[in-house]
Amino acid sequence: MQGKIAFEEHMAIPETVSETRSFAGDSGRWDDFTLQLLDVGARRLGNMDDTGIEFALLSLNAPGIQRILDTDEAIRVARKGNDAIAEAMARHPDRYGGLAALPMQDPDAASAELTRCISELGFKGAIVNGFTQKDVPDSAIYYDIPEYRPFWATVSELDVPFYLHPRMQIPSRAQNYEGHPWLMSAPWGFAVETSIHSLRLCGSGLFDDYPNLKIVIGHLGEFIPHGLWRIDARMRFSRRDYRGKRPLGEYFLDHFVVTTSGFFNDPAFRNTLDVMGTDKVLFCADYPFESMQDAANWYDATTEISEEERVRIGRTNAIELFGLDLE
Ligand code: GRE
Ligand code: ZN
Repeated sequence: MQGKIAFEEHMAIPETVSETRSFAGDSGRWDDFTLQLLDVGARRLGNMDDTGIEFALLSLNAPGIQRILDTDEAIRVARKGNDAIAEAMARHPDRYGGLAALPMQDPDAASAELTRCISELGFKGAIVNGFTQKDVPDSAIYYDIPEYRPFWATVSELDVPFYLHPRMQIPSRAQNYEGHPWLMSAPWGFAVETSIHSLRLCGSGLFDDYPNLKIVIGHLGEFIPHGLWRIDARMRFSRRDYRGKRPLGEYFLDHFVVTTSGFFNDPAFRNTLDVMGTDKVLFCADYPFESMQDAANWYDATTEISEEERVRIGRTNAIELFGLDLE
């Protein structure tokens, strides 16, 4: 399919590029990942041409800003990363848009940077790599806590999607992975981290306070769509400190959309479509950690969807979600 739009597509600046190394695998691919992350020119655009991806919203690599302990440094690097994305957009306005990296260490600074990116740089939303560390390595701040309500007020006011991207649990909090480091990152731990964070947002009353918030999660919903019925079913018996006014499943279906990033498999796709519906599933690749070829070869050929749905999930849903100036 020509004209696809993708938006979990990572790039890096020198300050952030090596961060991803610890969880990008040890398959000997790292040197090439580095080159791919730093390139927003011919190689990336050539890949997009070859795979029918017309437009990509670029974002900084994970864990990116969320790993930086010093708040001033986080603010500085986020600005620098976003300026680099803006530069790529200026060079190729018909191929690239941007999702903002945010210094979540300081909710007010995150609000200010998001506002700058949306109103001055023309970005279409934010991408944040899970919980943020702050001041000390053994720290993990999740955004359902009250301190982040003013930040969410800004997201709500700007009315832009917020992509919650995975990161790996930090070693001091990862006792349950002991002896199994392979389990901590993309094979399983990414989804555990991101799904818990997403469910925390649902259970915190956030969506009662800001009914227009739109959260995006990748990897076909980080296992939540498959588990959604059971969550609500069991919460009939256990709702201690659940602060939502409505059943959790309603928040998830009303406020979340999911992408195909890094998950190119028919049975899982079929289940996700059954639970979410074709309006809430969107094509993404997850470059460079997945190849655009693998993403597109699967997506263009899957018989789980009609040709009309292929255009919707591959393109139209993204135009509507982000308000893109494309037809
Ligand atoms: C991702 O961005 O989703 C990702 C990485 C590193 C390895 C695998 C992966 O950043 O899916
Ligand atoms: Zn990703």
